[in-house]
Amino acid sequence: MEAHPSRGARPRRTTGVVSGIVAAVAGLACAQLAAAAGRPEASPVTAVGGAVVDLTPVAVREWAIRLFGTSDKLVLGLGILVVLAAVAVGTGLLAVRHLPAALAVTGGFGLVGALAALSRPEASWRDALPSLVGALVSAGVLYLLVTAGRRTRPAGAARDGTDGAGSMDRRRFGRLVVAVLAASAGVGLGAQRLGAHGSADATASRARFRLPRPTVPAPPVPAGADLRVPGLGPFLTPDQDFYRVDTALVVPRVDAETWRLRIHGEGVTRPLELDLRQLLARPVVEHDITLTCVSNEVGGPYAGNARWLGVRLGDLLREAGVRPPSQGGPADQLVARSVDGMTIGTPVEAVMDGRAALLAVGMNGRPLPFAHGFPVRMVVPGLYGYVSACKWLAELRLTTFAAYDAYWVRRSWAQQAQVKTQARIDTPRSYADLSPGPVAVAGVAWAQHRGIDRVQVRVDGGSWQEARLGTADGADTWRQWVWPWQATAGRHTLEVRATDGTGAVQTGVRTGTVPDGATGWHAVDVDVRALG
Ligand SMILES: Nc1nc2c(c(=O)[nH]1)N[C@H]1C(S)=C(S)[C@@H](COP(=O)(O)O)O[C@H]1N2
Ligand SMILES: [Mo]
Repeated sequence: MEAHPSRGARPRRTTGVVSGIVAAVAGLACAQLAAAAGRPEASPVTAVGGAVVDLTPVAVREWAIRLFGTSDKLVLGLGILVVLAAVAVGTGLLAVRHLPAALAVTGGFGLVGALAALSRPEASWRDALPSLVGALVSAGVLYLLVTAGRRTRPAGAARDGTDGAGSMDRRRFGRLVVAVLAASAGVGLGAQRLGAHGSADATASRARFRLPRPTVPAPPVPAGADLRVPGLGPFLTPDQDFYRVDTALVVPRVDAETWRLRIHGEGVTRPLELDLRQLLARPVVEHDITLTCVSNEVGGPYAGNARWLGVRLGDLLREAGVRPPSQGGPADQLVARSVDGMTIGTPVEAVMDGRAALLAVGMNGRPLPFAHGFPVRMVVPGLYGYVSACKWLAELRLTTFAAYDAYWVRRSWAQQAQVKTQARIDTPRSYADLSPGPVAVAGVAWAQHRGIDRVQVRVDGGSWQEARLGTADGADTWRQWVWPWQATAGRHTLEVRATDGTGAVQTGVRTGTVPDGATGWHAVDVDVRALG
């Protein structure tokens, strides 16, 4: 370091920072265009983001989900942008000191992006191209700008004259920056257009898709299932309010017309390969099922209830010659794989024991939304989503739990996980300010496939009081409950617990979500104060 930085240091640094950022913007725009022309998943940002998601230790992931909820993807995206900006500035600063080193670093980042893209599920060598193209463009722009910027401060140039050679060249540098940014904006816009066009087929196929009429329609939801208590959501969760949990940074948009499902593996005597029409030539049933996520904390939001329409998976497996383990079948695990490479392992026994395990195409009377698995997803009553509810389904393979660990199992979650009995207080909310007098305490309770028989509430650790239950809509959905409370002034803790259809009372022992779902009673603290 120089003891007295030369007066040229500041403009040189500015040149570096500006060149680095502009080069990164240009490179990313071209990479996005190349990705849009091929597979959107191959964009360096998405590929690196996906690799980060896959490599993140479970503890950090669970912390991020707790902290950011379903905005975790947004936060990851912003994090990547911040890192990219820092890298761009660093590379630019390096470039004005040692251009070859900076070009090498740029190439290095291109390689990292390319390797990340190649490591993604379903990747081909072509997926390396967006990152490599981006790095090449970025390096070229960096070279152009830094060599142009160099001439703005020739050693010994006049530092006083505003019309000196330095100032002329500075204008040229400025024009170059503006030109590159404008070109990048154009390229970025083109990438966006092309991307929208690429998914247009999928969007059109969803718009054209007419849901089949159920061979066995579900009876209407019982009138008393919805208690209509203010602060309590509807019994059937509207699609747009349905929680979303998946690893997809870009929601896969699958074209229903080209979609295929392959069923094969151990014990399959008649392998099947079906398109959507062939799949739906089978009897179609309708069934209400509550879906919950293993990552849901006690009292958490990752639960939703929908009316699903689809084909019975057990029948389809039987058609393929599969026998459940209890009838001597060799495979005890059904591994579903999605178009984006997610793998989800479900017990074959559960799928074939007569419950409404579905290959669903409809959700609440409409084709599945893209975010929830269009065109076909699995739903199995009684099992957490990560061991049953594969979205954007592409393949079903029969194997054993001994031979294969699915995606989340490799990340310290249990191979098998039945939904645990849970009850949640939805109103009043934690830290609500209430007035003394009648307060409707209400929420939902679930124990899918066992059903809910009873919900009890207690105040400040007192004796358990019976809540009134909404009418049951079968054993596979949640039940709403309400308990009228005469609130008295002061701070109070409300607690809730449920009893499932087998008579088992929900345990009060608090455990975390890993490895097979949280347990414990949901508690809410409220302040009751007389007004005025
Ligand atoms: N392809 C794919 N399917 C998936 C997942 C995923 O990450 N990718 N996540 C699973 C998990 S953990 C849950 S809880 C449910 C959530 O389904 P939803 O997003 O429709 O609510 O989807 C399951 N299916
Ligand atoms: Mo989940």
